[in-house]
Amino acid sequence: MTATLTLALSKGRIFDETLPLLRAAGIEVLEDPETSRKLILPTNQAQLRVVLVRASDVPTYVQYGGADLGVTGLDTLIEHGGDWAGSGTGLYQPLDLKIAKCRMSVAVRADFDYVGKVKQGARLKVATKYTTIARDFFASKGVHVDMVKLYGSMELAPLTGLADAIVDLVSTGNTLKANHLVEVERIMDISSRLVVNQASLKMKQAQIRPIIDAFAKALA
Ligand code: PRT
Ligand code: MG
Repeated sequence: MTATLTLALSKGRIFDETLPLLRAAGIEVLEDPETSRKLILPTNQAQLRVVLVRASDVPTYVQYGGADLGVTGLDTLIEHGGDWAGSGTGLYQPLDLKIAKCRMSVAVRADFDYVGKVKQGARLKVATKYTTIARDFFASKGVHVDMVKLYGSMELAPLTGLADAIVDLVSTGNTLKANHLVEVERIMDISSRLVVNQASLKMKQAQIRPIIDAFAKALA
């Protein structure tokens, strides 16, 4: 008997960029998430289904077994916290899928003297959705920050005086440019990762291994 496998994806770039990897593993998703209202999508493999969840919920689904596998950005994984990198309970991270690439950066208004402020040891007001990454980064630089947690449109914060700087994802740089912001630090490169529930990996080895191997082969 083969158990059902559940793969958690988020709509948009992660779904779109995971499709070619699934194809390489012989997996076709049988419905288009942009037109279907379904949250559970069948695939051409009777024992494998895709569930559509909010990007930031993917690690939670996989950690607690709501899904056996998932694809999630390194940013999301770090902010989710926990022992995802290691041997403890929960999430096993076998592969960097090298998709949905971008970088985590610090940006300020073009007229803000970031370097000068940092040199002076001034306190910086930082707005971000990525508070763990931002805190670790500024702590490692020895910069004192007041953190303002936001859930979207970070670019607006320096323009309205809510913050001196933002920490956000940048890919083309067009969003920053359109809002007269400049990138002053690159914190880390970001890509999406395959994550696997550790209990599932043990119990469903025979089904999960071939998927991991096919993904790895498609990436090589
Ligand atoms: O949108 P929602 O709040 O549901 O969740 P989400 O924003 O986490 O999901 P989604 O689908 O937008 O992003 C999923 C993952 O894609 C992220 O976790 C990143 O790992 C990755 N990724 C890759 C990006 C980008 N590139 C990206 N450019 N995520 C977001 N952006 C945003 C960025 O925040 C900024 O607003 O795009 C804007 C900048 O883009 P450029 O091209 O103008 O520089
Ligand atoms: Mg988004």
